[in-house]
Amino acid sequence: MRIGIICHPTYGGSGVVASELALSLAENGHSIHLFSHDVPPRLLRGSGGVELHVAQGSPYPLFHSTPHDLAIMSRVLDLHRSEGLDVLHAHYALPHAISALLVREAARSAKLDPLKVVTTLHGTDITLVGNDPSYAPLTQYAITASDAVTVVSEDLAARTRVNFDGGPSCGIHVIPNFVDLEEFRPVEERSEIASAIHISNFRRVKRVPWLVNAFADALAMLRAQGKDAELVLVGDGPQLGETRRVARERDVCDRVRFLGLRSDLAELLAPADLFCLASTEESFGLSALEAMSSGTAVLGTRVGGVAEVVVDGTTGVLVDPTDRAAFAGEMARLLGDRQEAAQLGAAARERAVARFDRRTVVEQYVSLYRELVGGAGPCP
Ligand code: GMT
Repeated sequence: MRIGIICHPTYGGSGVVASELALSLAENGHSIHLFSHDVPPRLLRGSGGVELHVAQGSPYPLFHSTPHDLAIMSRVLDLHRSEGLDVLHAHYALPHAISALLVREAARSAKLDPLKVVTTLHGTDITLVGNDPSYAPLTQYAITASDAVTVVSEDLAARTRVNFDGGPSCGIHVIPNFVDLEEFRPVEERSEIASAIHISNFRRVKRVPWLVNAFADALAMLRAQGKDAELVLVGDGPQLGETRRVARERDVCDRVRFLGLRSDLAELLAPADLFCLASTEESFGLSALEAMSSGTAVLGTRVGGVAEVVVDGTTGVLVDPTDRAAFAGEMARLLGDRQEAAQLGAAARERAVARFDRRTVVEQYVSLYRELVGGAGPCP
């Protein structure tokens, strides 16, 4: 099949899923075009068989900012005219689903071959951003006009129905996120001292300062038992400064390592004892899955779709997001008992293999594309 994929070129999960999907589909022999306004981080090391189209548009004095989404739409339309696409897959409702629908409409009016639009919702696109009154009507349109809508968890499907009038009349396809089990795999050697790791874009929803506070509490408990631990923070974003401030205030700078943006995530995740996720909402938690695949146990908050990924008590521990004392207590317990953390990590790897293997999940997208292209698609 000839498939176009549009995504944000960010370190956030939607760009990662779109890039990994594109790489897998290309590897399986499909013709894949990925459109974005910059090179997505997961394609920086090579784009395999994926044809990458970076469209940034041109600045013009009338524009407040350069409308790269218009440039992307023009590029997709141009490619559809010259080579033809069967499916256009938008990751994140805004603006990509709207862009894809406009391209479908433009193709119709130019009497080009029809192309089907698949929209994958990732979370904040229907909760924080898409649900904002300034965008909600257009998000509603993106959801109802797409030929198919997929979401990354059952929880997100339910939220989509609640926030957007029951969701698309033709239903929502739940296709979970996936992981490359070869790339993210366990290693024999753990880090020298007990180690917790967190990876994110340091947006407010991730609560990294809260996590550092919990770690400081946990470290005090561990030190009282003559033990030691470190917290490794990977990524960058709006709350990095605030996170550093909390580390200074709590006097744990010598035990919190800030690594910034990194591409060697697999190498960082596998030696850690614990992956920590302190989010206030999370539709799935892709980084937690990558940790699980690496054989690292997860300590997370019980929000959104996280419980569909992490099995509480078996592959990690989930606590109430308002209970920092419980989070710190579990952190101290698991970093203090590395054997227990390793057992949870082994079960986590088993779950990643059984439920979230890249090859199996990518096949679910391929089946959906085939249904739509074959005319048996449910929408609209
Ligand atoms: O929260 C992020 O890191 C970014 C955001 C995105 O859309 O790029 O992530 C969302 O999509 C990921 C991939 O499907 C999910 O794993 C994340 O749980 C989800 N984030 C939230 O719901 C807050």
